[in-house]
Amino acid sequence: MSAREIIHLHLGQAGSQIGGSLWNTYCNEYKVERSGKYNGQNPTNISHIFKNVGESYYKPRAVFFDLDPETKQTFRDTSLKRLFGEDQFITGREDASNNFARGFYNLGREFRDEMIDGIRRESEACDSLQGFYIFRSLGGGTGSGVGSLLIQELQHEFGGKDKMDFSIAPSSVLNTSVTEPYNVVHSMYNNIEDNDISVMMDNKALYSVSANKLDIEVPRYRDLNRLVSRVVQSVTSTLGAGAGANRMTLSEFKTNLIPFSRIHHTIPSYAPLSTNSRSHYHRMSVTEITRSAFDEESTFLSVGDMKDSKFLSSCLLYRGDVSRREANQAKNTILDEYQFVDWAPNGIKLNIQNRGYTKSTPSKSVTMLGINTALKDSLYAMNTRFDMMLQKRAFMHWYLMEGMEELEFHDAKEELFALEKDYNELHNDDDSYTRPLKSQGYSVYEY
Ligand SMILES: Nc1nc2c(ncn2[C@@H]2O[C@H](COP(=O)(O)OP(=O)(O)OP(=O)(O)O)[C@@H](O)[C@H]2O)c(=O)[nH]1
Ligand SMILES: [Mg+2]
Repeated sequence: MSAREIIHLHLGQAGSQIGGSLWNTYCNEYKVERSGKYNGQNPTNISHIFKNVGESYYKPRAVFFDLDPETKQTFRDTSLKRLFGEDQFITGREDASNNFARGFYNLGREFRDEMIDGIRRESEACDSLQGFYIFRSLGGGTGSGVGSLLIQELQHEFGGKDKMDFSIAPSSVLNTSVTEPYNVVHSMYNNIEDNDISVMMDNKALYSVSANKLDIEVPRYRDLNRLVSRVVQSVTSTLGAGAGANRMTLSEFKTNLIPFSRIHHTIPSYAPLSTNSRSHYHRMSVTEITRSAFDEESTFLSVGDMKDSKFLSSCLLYRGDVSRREANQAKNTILDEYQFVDWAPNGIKLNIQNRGYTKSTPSKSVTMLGINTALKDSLYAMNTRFDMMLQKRAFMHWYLMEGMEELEFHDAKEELFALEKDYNELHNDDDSYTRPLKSQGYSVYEY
């Protein structure tokens, strides 16, 4: 059975810290010690994400990139320090100072060959590479700038391999710089053609899930990153040989989720999330946990109540004690309670993995990935913030100094306004969208 490997690319601070959380989660699930020693019975089940480096020792199929040289040090101080090889960290001399242009043009171009060499080394250790995961924030300079450059370069150098981009969009919670509205728009603009599937989250939503559902008083990045890891872990479990007959490919995710290549921004959620005991989870029906996953409070992107908008597509990834009959029942409930576009009225793909859950996870869970027209309001808020800064040309000189041209700001704005229009027209099922003025009831700062 072919391995169909996935190489994980972790960029910038957010991408690297999510990497720390994720590889810890993987080590637990796949029985790999922090030294790299595999304690399981069937190494084919881990070969999609771990590479054998001799006898029963394994290393992650991953590369970390950061312009900031400190990243490597962060890992040296954790329990993961022996899991990765030195050559899996590629770092620069100084960070991108929250500036997309520094990451995309100036420093990023210097970094390009080294990055591609690092990825090539990983790809040579694969038998049948199926694609890449990318992890990053869209607000930081490395995540947005180097990330977008890398996605373009992957398209040139590894064309035909699928890319799934797990990204943290800016929000009003934990934002670290005033330039985030520029960075996210430039980044999305530069990847609109090259990205296959983007899984979008934001810290406001992750924070409120941690605070409200998990009762964490003051959630930290570590808590938010654990939530991100759960979603990634569910997707990964469908891609490995351990998934047996229910094994999926990244291509299948693409086929089931992405109706038009531009409309590739999926909203993730997970259930059950609560501090209740395992026995409580056990009593919850599959329909109950599925309903809970569609709840506003379970989504990892702040989009409001999805009962007010329409789904274009969705994947439900079940793990644990779930039968096909129960999953179908839950699917029918969701089809009844939520709106789907007329031309894809049954747009839910199911996947069930009965194996592989561990003692620390609930006896059954579901991860949802969906394309929903609720994204129109997030795009509106994001575009408005970008436009307000652009009208003043605020902070623009920092970008021009790094090799960007003013015209690119206007091109990016036009393209993202067009994307906002696309989502609105899919929602209204006509082509009559005109942008409302700021005063018409949208809160631009609260997204
Ligand atoms: N969820 C999550 N968000 C993070 C984490 N670290 C930073 N962020 C968010 O990411 C954005 C800042 O981006 P960073 O990832 O720090 O920036 P970077 O990619 O390292 O880019 P530069 O430092 O500018 O070179 C802010 O919105 C932060 O709230 C993390 O570990 N988890
Ligand atoms: Mg940084």
